[in-house]
Amino acid sequence: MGVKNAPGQKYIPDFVIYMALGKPKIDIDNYRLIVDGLVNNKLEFTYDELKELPSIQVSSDFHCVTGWSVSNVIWEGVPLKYFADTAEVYESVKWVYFMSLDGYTTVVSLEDFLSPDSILALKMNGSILPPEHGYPARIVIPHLYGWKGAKWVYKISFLENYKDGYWEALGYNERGRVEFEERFKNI
Ligand SMILES: Nc1nc2c(c(=O)[nH]1)N[C@H]1C(S)=C(S)[C@@H](COP(=O)(O)O)O[C@H]1N2
Ligand SMILES: [Mo]
Repeated sequence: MGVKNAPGQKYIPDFVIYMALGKPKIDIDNYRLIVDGLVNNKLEFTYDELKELPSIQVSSDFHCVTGWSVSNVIWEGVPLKYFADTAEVYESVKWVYFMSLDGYTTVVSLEDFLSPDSILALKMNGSILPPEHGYPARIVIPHLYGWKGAKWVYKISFLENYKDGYWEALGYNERGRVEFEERFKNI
């Protein structure tokens, strides 16, 4: 799943940890994942509730847009389609915007969000997500560059109109698909 031997990427043994805005303090008892925007049902989950939702395992290569990749990472969590289906997104929705506890934001197309291997990951390589990799929950969409995978995510908003996240506002691509090398915006 995801993309093997991605164009313009070099494989390295382990992740480079990125926290553009520092590492947030996590208060797990007060943590909530909120699903809102253009939906019939707004949703809210505690961490314990997230752990009870349907879960799948996805094994995929991880690609950072700066040029490094890590092969065969095993993620486990809730298919993102579950949230779209349960919230009942409006017909008009085209984009999905993520907000994280560190203030980071990013955006993906609804099409990429609904891909069968797009998940809200709660586990990585068989263990609870390590704090630096986004505990309690991070987005994993294997066919997109790593910056689209918000760590420490707390809000998923369904939108009709495109809106820049943190890196997109600095010139990074709206879609971010690895196989098409969608690294930067075409201006
Ligand atoms: N909340 C948050 N999520 C984030 C980032 C960040 O700085 N803050 N960096 C992104 C980038 S650019 C990449 S490549 C991956 C890196 O994942 P890792 O830190 O688990 O290696 O996280 C992404 N998600
Ligand atoms: Mo990245």
